[in-house]
Amino acid sequence: DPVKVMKQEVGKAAAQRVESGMIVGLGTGSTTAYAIEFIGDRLKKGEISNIVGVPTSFQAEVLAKQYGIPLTTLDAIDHIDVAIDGADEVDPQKNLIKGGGAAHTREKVVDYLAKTFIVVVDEGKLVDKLGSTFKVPVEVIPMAISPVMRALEALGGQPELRMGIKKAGPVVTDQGNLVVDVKFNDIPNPVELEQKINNIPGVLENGVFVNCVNTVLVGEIKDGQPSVR
Ligand code: DER
Repeated sequence: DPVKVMKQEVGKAAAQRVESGMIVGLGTGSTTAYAIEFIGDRLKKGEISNIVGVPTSFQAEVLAKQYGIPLTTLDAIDHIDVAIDGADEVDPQKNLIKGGGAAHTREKVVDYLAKTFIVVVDEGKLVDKLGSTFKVPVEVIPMAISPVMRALEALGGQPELRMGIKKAGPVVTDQGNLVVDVKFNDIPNPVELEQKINNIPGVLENGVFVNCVNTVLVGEIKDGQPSVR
């Protein structure tokens, strides 16, 4: 599966950038999962040591434990050296849409805190304009879901409640909230949209990430061979 190979390669490339003694933000999603695996490998081989991870979801926590990465919390540290995380869309200005895994609230805390934020994607995530392939995820407290959806429509969005796949009813986040996915036909100003959405009473966080990415590692298949740029 070429997409799996691209994700593995870019996860490995990100893991190579972790140095001994670092505090590492551990992102969420299937691409970052490979980075977490390969960080664990490097620890086991003794290539790096003295690493602690800050998970962005229960998924990241489970994977870190599985691959032997010690974990810490934001109460126990005063900085994050590098965060590695995936994305659903990356535009030419390195703005992102995240939240495909409904983890964008804790991801944004960790990713924005990190001195260096590395995004790991396969080439299918690159877009010319944000919103062209993915809806904007918005975490909403359950009691406010109806007025928030009306406010999102007033912003020009088409909101829909995210339903579970292996869970009956709506998806529930790690914070116990609901997720609304919002289609925007055009996002001329991502900075403004992020602020407007988060200013709606009842919204906890949205998946527009701006002015925070240092490096985008892109996994691709060139001449039949996986490569990372
Ligand atoms: O939920 C998230 O923000 C994830 O990082 C997601 O956007 C990317 O997940 P993927 O690597 O499985 O596509």
